[in-house]
Amino acid sequence: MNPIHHRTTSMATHLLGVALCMLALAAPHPNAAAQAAGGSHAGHGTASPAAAAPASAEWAEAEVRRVDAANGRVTLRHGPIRNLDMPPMTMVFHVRDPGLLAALKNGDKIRFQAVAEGGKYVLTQIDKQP
Ligand SMILES: [Cu+2]
Repeated sequence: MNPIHHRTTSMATHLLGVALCMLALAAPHPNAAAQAAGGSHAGHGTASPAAAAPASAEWAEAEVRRVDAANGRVTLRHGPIRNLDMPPMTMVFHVRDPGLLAALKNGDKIRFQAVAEGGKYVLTQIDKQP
């Protein structure tokens, strides 16, 4: 990150951009943003778990049909899951963190994110709806 290499743009603008990036995650300078990724900006947005959740996971909706906390599984009647290319259906999901199931009971409406992993579908995020 030597500003001298960026003199062709504008050193003042560059330095300002870096400062804004550091302070406010505004990241107006693409290079600065790229360099910062995984560094001090890790807290921006949802931190991805170490176990390779694709960044393309999207929120989908479901109703809880059966909670099997002992085995870390839950049956959901879910709506379309775009990142898995899956139509609405009722099926069993595994959960990465069984603690996610603690607050769930049959009939709950949730939003969730799921990924395909080792031939199973794994819930990575659960957000209970009111
Ligand atoms: Cu399904």
